Formats: sequence, C-alpha cells, structure tokens
Amino acid sequence: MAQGAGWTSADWYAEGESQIHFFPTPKRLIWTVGKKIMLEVEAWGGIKGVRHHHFPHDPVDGGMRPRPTTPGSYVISGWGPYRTRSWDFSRIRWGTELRLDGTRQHLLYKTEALSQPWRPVESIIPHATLAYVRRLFSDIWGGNRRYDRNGDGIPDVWVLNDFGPMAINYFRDPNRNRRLNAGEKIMGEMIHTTPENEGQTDQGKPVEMEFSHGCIHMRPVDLDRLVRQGAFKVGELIVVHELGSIVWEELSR
Ligand SMILES: [Ca+2]
Ligand SMILES: [Ca+2]
Repeated sequence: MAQGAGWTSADWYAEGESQIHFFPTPKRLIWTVGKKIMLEVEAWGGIKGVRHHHFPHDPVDGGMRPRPTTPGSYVISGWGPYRTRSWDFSRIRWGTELRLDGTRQHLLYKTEALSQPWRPVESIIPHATLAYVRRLFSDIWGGNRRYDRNGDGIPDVWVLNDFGPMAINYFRDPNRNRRLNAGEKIMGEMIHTTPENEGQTDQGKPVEMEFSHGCIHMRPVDLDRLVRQGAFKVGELIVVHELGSIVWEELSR
C-alpha cells in the first residue's frame, strides 16, 4: 500500500524542474521550471456552493455541489477525453461518432462494443432527445460546420461532454515515486476546458469563464498552448495552492 507524506511545499519550484502551480484566488495557472515562469494563463477553480447559481446543464438530481479545488501537491498521471456517469453529458466520450437511426427520430452514438456498435443516446442520457441535443448544439456551437458537415443542426460527433476534448488528471503520491501505485487514486478534479468555452472559441466569441465544481477550467487556446509546449508531462508535479494564496513573488520570467 502507498504510504508516506507525499510531496510538500519543500518540493515546490525545485531547481531545473518543470512544475504546474494553480492559484485559485488570483485565477492563475503557471508553468514553472525552477523559479522561472515559462507560461502563465488564466484558470478558474471551484468555489464554495453558490446559492441560486446554476451551472450549464447541472445534473438533474442536483448531486454535484460546487466545492473549492482541493489544495495539495500532486503528480500528473495522464490526459485524454474523460467519461463519467456522474455528469449526464459526460457519459459519452468527446468526439464519439453520432448518427440518426432509420426513423431519423433518434440519435445514436458509436459504442466500443462489437455486439451493439450503435446505441441510442437516450439509452445512456434519458433526457437527451434528438430535439434536445440539436438545441444544445445550436446554443453552444452556433452554426458550426466542422462538427456538422451536412448542416442539419445535428452534430456528427459528441462535442457536449462537460470535460471538453481533453482532461488532464493527477493523483496524490504518498510514496513520492511519481507513479500511480496500488492505493493511490486519481483525483476526481482535473484540468479541462468546457464545451461552452470550446464553442465560443470556435465561433470567435469572447470566452466567458465560469467557476468549476472543483476542477480547474482553462481557455481552450491556453490549454492547447501549454500542451503543445510540453507543460503537462506524466510524472510532473502539479500544486493546487490554498484559496487566498498569491503567486510567489520570487518567480521570474
Ligand atoms: Ca449533421
Ligand atoms: Ca506513487
């Protein structure tokens, strides 16, 4: 079993080491190498429950209350499209192929099962009728043709997953070996974009950031930039600083 104290503040900004630091209060995510800032972008974490504030397509059971992003020093475990049963629209992986059934009344998604390669979207997300998906796609993506090549308002692929095309995940690493061992768990909080922000970017509209339920939200262009420049490496430390913390002033550019 994994044991030990894990990574601590003594490990932050280690000489010559690439790290990610997230400061929820000033809404900054910083990629550092030692004490040098390689890139700094805006990023939004979670906050304490906000009364009367509803996030886009909140789960109908209301089971997901916003919470602050959990502070700590973690290790990046990987990235990719994320899928979870806890969020209705995230039950289907981003980019999954879609098509209409024979009656053209129901939307099907491509499964990974050979026995039943296409299943109704409604079988996994009951309220996601064809009309609902069309409306949501129009609200988020406008008249997008990249994901709707025939222009019928029905997307060709699933671009409504709450976690965007790619989520970067991380874990607590009590035994400090930078590997995910038995007894170590990947956090349910991760770095990702939202479909709303992806759609705004695609349409050239201003990107309106929102507080998360605990995850770390970034602009699609910023996430792309960090990934392209090699900021998120497996095994690298990611530090979620406490609410109220400010960016350490000894960092330089
Ligand atoms: Ca279409
Ligand atoms: Ca470990």
